[in-house]
Amino acid sequence: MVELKQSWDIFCKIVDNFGDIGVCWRLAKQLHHEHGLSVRLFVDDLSDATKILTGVSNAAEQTYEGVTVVRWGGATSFSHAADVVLETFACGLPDAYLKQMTTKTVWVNVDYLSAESWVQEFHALNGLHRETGFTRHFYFPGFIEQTGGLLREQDLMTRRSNFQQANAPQQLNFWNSLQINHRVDDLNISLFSYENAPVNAFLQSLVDGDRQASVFMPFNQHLPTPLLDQHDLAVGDAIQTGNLTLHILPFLSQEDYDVLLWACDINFVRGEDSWVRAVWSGKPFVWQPYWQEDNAHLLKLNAFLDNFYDHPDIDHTLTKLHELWSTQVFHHDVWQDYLSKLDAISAHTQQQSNHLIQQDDLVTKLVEFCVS
Ligand code: TRH
Repeated sequence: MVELKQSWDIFCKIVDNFGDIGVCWRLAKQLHHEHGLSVRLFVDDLSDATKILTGVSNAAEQTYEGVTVVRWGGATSFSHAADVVLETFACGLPDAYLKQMTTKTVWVNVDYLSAESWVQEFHALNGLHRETGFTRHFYFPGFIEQTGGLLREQDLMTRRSNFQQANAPQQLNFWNSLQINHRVDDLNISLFSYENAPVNAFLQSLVDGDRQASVFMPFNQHLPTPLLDQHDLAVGDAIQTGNLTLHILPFLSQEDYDVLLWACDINFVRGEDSWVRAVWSGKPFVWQPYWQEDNAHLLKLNAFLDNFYDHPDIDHTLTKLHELWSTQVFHHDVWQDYLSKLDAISAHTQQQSNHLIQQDDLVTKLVEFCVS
């Protein structure tokens, strides 16, 4: 008989940005809400965590949306270890926790997402932890069946389809909630990028473009300054210049950010979690990987492009635009080329997204992995 692992602990170290806590929170929520498991989420920086878990306080322990959120610091004591412990992004487990573990505890490190070919070889391997002798399993998310899959809530696609139906009232409600007079005929673009992306050159290209464009930038710590020659942009500002209207949005909840991706024609995303959400939006997107030494991020980028856009009509265009975006230069003609192929890119992205939906989601796979 298969023994269900009821209690799960997740350890999250926030290195920078929003991705660490963004991914850990999705794991925690799905394990609890969709699989009925009892979940504790240990976070090393609760004030940083509030960017995503907006309602948490700095309390040592609190229940948030059914998950027990625990402040994790040097002095944290652990009364027991869970049936399964997830170490995320190789953040390490505290010694005091390791002391509570037994040989029955399932210890899994959930790693970063990549489309590189080595991922399928390393996924599901394990090794002995030198100090304790416990087995540590390595779990790699990925885009193919032989990997750990992609995070996706069970109702996500239904919610997206409902929203994207022609004239769905949710569309107007969404834009109204942001106090935006949405123009359907504009080229609507969401923009979430790192500070080294050539954002100003891109926006200038839209200012000079032939088509009216609306750009929606959720405010985060990397808002480039100046932006379109403006120094003190704030949430709620809208700048109209040439053929561009730039809207500075508040940093949205994860749920509302999804809706923004569903509502736009093109999404610029980055890192890990917004990248996956862009895939699920089914809309064309441009991904900027998190910068890594020795241009390792460009290898990651090319592996993804080769895998996702293996299509002779569009692969060159997409590679060119992504490479520019990640190497801090921008060429108007490359953008024009991209726009001229937008219908084909759109159809292909939708098809790839639909294909990936056929695979089990990461949390479903992870739960199976831990009971087998
Ligand atoms: O913030 P990021 O750059 O996070 C990165 C990556 O995860 C990277 O791999 C990691 O090494 C580094 O952090 C430390 O990008 P990412 O992964 O897209 O995470 C952003 C999260 O923020 C994601 O959960 C979506 C969410 N988000 C909102 O909730 N509201 C918003 O308005 C926006 C723009 C994002």
